[in-house]
Amino acid sequence: MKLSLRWYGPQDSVPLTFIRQIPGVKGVVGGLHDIAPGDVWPPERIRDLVDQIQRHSLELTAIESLPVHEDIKIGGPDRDHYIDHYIISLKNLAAAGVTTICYNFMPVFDWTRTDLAYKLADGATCLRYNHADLARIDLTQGTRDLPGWGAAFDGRRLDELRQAYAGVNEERLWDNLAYFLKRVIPVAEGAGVRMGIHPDDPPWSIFGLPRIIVDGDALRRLVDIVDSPANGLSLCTGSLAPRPSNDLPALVDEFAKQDRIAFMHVRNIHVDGEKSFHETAHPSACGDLDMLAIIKALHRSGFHGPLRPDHGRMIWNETGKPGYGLFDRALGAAYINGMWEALSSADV
Ligand code: DNO
Repeated sequence: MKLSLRWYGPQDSVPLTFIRQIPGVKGVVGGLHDIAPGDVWPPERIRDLVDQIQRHSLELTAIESLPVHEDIKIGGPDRDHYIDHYIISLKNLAAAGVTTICYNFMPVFDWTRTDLAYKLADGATCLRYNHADLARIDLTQGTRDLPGWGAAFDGRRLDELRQAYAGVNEERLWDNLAYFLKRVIPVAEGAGVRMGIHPDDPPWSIFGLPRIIVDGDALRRLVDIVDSPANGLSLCTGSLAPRPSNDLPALVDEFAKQDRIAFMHVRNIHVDGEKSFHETAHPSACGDLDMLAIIKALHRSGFHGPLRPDHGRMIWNETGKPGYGLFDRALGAAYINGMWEALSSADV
């Protein structure tokens, strides 16, 4: 297991010098966030990212994300052009030694929350999603008020995109995903890269757009589209858990045994109503998930991929990118590291 922390680049409020000081953290999950989805990632920019990270004695363990252009998800006339670009970027990443690439197939909206500073009883703040509050978001303003994603759209572009999805129901979206995977996975396999799809967060349709990577059946369907270890998952516990029927320890066990987990996101949440949840500190006692059972399933399978603590709360007066401060993620890393060490000891 390669314990890693996400890093958004030199602009990140958490510098690499701090990440290096978290015990057990060996790697960084990074990306080139200024490059528009669909544009090619140039070799020299990738090299520069790798070098910056290596200068701090850390390893770039995964790319999160290499974004999929909307035309590919829509199945539009330019999709082959954008898939060609995707493949060039993938090869450029492989040439720089990258072996794990995370992506998602969520139409228009990436991960979505309705409150970025929800107050918990202990005074910490966290991210919350409440489906009833979604209707209050004014989409004519674009995605400006939504959390920091790879792509930002103004109101007009958002409107165009939502119209372009008019004919795309869940089955069409699956077809378009299959089309993409059948072209990309053989290249990834040949280049020694594992692709890991990130589940939809939240795992249900929002703003009238389909979402398909929402439960165990979807993950099974996904890995069957192309039967290759390169066609894997970025299994995010906190993204799947808002559906109480998703049994996370069982899902992690199932896909770890098949060696289909390319990358792990470990995070705890508490479901606080119908289609409503908030994020919590990582330990099992703080939320709904049995984190030890999840880590045990990974450990048992001999999981050797990158794993990162996911969103943290804001504590100790820290300010920064919602979900991506230092303190609570470092506590999450220490907790995960402790469980892993205990499981690795012969006495357990
Ligand atoms: C949120 C992240 C997501 C994730 C993408 C993967 O914090 O987990 O933004 O990076 O959905 O493509």
